[in-house]
Amino acid sequence: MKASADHHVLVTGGAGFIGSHTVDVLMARGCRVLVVDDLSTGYMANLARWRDHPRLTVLKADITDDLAGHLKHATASMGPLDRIIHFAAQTAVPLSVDDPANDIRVNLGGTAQVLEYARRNGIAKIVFASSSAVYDDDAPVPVSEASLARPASPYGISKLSGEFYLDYYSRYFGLKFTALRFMNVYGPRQDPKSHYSGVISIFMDRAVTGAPITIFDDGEQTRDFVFVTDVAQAVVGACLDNRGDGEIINIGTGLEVSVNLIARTILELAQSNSPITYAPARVGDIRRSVTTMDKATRSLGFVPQVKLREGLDQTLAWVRAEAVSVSSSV
Ligand code: UD2
Repeated sequence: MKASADHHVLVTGGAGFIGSHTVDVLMARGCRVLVVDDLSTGYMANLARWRDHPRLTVLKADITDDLAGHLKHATASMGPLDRIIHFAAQTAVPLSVDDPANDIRVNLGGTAQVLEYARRNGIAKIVFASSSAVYDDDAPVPVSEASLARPASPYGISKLSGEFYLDYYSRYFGLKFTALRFMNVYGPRQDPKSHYSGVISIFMDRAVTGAPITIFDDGEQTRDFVFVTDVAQAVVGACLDNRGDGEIINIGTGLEVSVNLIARTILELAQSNSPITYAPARVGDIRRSVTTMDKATRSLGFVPQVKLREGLDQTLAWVRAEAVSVSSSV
């Protein structure tokens, strides 16, 4: 087996929220890393700690637009790639509902380009960022990988289709893969200003600024919140350590937490007086979501390290620092 330092890993979407934390782990393990990101929702600031590092190359490019051409150029100087982690995607479920064709173009079209590149260039393994959006509200709770995948959104359909493509490339061309279905990932670098951001980032932004927090529905709906650095470890384990080959695995914590509890805890940690208001349920929102952990534990040796309170503390510290840096730059 190669040492980590011998690997050259392509991370599509590597300037994004989960992508940039994954780059942190790969760099810490001594890999050479090539990031391809169109910076539509990612930020160069997410990779600032590696600026000018000789093992990191960042290419601003759209994966749906001649990916092979862009990579040919980059690998001519940096050497061939041997692994791929594929995050680049249109990540907002509501946008996929408004414009399914664009979701197909970016998420499925982009995945097709990445897989063709992998096949033609002898890539040893690809890790695909899938989503718990492949399950709908009828799935049993807790949801396991054996539960019926029947997406309730175009986003879920394109992620599930990506998994089928991986299976096809694996069976017919021998490409090794792992698909990870993320539950609700949270942590530093999740854009707090975006409408499409995760509930934790949105609530923290409001708590810090004193703005009202809106809870949709009665707030007793639940999610499985997993901290981003734990997710990055799972991704890199699958990529470099040959874990979970040929498998589709849910990545969460196995703990079911209500939105009301999240709101209360954030207000307490931030010592905030933001008022809470309730609004009608969002269309398409699922009521309960939490995963079983058996497969992630067995196949990846995955044990989440960051407890919810600790993760919320770290996220809050980041949201506060961002608020300061934004206000001092205007
Ligand atoms: C998450 C992912 C999505 C997909 C899905 C899989 C994010 C941002 N989205 O969607 O990509 O993988 O899981 O099922 O991670 N809420 C409020 N107030 C707010 C915002 C949200 O009450 O201001 C509620 C919302 O109604 C929902 C819960 O918080 O019940 C979580 O919402 P979310 O947008 O963070 O994530 P989710 O589960 O819809």
